[in-house]
Amino acid sequence: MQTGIRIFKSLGVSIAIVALGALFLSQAPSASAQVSLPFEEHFDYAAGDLTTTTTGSMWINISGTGSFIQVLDTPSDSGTSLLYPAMVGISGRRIETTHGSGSREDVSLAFSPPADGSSVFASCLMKVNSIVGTIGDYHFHFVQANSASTFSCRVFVREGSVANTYNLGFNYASTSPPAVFDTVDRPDGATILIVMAYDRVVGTAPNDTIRLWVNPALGQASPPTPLLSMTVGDVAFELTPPGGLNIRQGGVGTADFELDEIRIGTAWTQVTPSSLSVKDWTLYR
Ligand SMILES: [Ca+2]
Ligand SMILES: [Ca+2]
Repeated sequence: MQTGIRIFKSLGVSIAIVALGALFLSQAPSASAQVSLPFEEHFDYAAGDLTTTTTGSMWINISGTGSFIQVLDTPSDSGTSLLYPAMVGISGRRIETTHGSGSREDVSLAFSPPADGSSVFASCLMKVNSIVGTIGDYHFHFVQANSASTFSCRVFVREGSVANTYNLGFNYASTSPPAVFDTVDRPDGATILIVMAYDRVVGTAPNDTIRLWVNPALGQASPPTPLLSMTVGDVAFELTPPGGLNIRQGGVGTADFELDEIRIGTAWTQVTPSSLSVKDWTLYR
């Protein structure tokens, strides 16, 4: 009998603990918290690990137990940020990735998914510090909402044809079919503006498209002709829907780079704002 009472009491305490735990869990920040669009990321966080030592960062670790992506507060192009002429709102700091052997962190930022039949754009400033490897790897891409593995719209970097340069590539898949590369040798250490788009096309998959621009003039009302574009040729790489932006560190033979001033939106103008007004452009002509 006494044993029975103990069991009953124990059970009651356990239920109370479980209920209390559920209450705390329901109030804890969700790992799948997402930002609404349009979204701007200036990396205005304390220096250190992006996902563990910063306050306010919505980036989460999705892979890797070492070589954590760092927020830098050392001097750069503009204060502690990267710089692109006429870009508005440059502030805060920037982040740095490193390549090499061993487990390396990849991070993700979840956003509210766009509707089918619409596009999602992402832009960022990128400075490749060094790269060794002609095969290349991808470091910046969209991911399907609530997925840890369905990637598409991948921006690749590989070694250029001459020393201290690199080429940019683009693909929906990782390796098959292989990425398509632009053959322009871009100098290491120079900041560029990348803009990419994932276009959700209503209808039978695979029919979505992906587009990539490099150093577009800011302040344009609509997207110019992309540098690289393609139809997503495999249903496995269609994002239904896209719901996150990932930054990925590679192994030996891939790029070391810095990123800054990331923008995500559903319109070209949201990710390519200019400090020059139409009047300013008129004056330049
Ligand atoms: Ca910044
Ligand atoms: Ca589709």
